[in-house]
Amino acid sequence: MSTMAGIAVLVTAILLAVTLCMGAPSNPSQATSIFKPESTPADSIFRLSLLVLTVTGLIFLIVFGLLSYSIVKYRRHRGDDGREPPQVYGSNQIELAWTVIPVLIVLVLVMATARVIHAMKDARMPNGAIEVTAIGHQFWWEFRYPALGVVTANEVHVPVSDPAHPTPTFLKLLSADTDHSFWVPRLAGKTDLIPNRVNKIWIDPHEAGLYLGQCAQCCGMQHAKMLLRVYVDSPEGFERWVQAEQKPAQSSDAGNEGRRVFETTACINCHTISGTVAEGRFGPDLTHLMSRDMIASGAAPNTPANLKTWIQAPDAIKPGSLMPAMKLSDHDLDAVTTYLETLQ
Ligand code: HEC
Ligand SMILES: [Cu+2]
Repeated sequence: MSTMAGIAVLVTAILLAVTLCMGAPSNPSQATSIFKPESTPADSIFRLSLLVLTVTGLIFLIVFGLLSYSIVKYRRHRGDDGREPPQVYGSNQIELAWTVIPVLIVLVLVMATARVIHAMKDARMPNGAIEVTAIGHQFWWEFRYPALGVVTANEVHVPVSDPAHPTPTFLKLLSADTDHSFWVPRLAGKTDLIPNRVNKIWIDPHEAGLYLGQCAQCCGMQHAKMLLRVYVDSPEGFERWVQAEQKPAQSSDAGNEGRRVFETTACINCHTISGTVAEGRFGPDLTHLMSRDMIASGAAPNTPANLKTWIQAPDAIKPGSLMPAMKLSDHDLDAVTTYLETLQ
């Protein structure tokens, strides 16, 4: 009977795991669930997973059913005389069946998978598509919109895509250092960013909102804090965002003191602020820093206090980050933070 108990525990565990994965729709962890696709590539992957899960689940049930049945039915009975029952050797029909059926099942799975891969890899880019180049860095994301003249970091904006007039976003994935991986589960499959290689994906989000993701390839110390935020805007909202991002930095007088500090320290070797002498590309573009909700690739909310902590000691927020602790005087630190606060 302990075998039966074992099987019962196993089945319960599997059912529980599946239920937890599906989750209630209101569960916030759904933000990264593959079970709530909102874009064609993610949807095709979701449907394919359901097919594979159904087929393999059925196989599991049949095999385990037969196994349990045999174990129970042919267990040792009281009064058995201990001799083996008559043995039967070989059966062409059975051998044929357990070769042909699995081959057919594998064939169906291969063809269904190939169809989904083809539809994702070979999709033609329609007119009106947005083109974005995403560059993975240790441990942040650079986003460039070559046709629109926009450069930003960590938080990528794309328009919602109405199936009647699709405006998908096509992303070119590059890496500045080591392997990274772009994964926003509700929008598309996980795709790696590999040095000296161009990978491509596309997304056509059907609903506006914020979609979360994560670098999904261990890329070093702060891989876990290399988060991704995709803001899907209404067409007008996207247009407004692009226009704001295209402008050079709009600093005010309040920022003058801090701007002087910024432009006379190493900040400018690593950061760009368009319209100023700062043209570094080792770190994120700061031109419109205040348009972002988070700093350091989702590591902390974008507040004056967090900015100060970050500039003085990035390790306090993200140990192992590649920005050095700038160790400014209190006065300079306040001034630089005030300056960054003007970068709307
Ligand atoms: C050696 C290069 C380097 C220098 C010098 C440097 N930074 Fe950075 N900075 C980085 C890198 C790399 C990141 C991204 C770190 C991460 O997210 O892992 C970063 C991130 C930031 C961020 C967060 C940006 C965002 O989009 O979230 C701010 C703000 C910032 N730096 C300000 C400054 C200021 C101000 C100075 C000068 C006082 C400075 N940095 C000097 C490399 C540098
Ligand atoms: Cu990474």
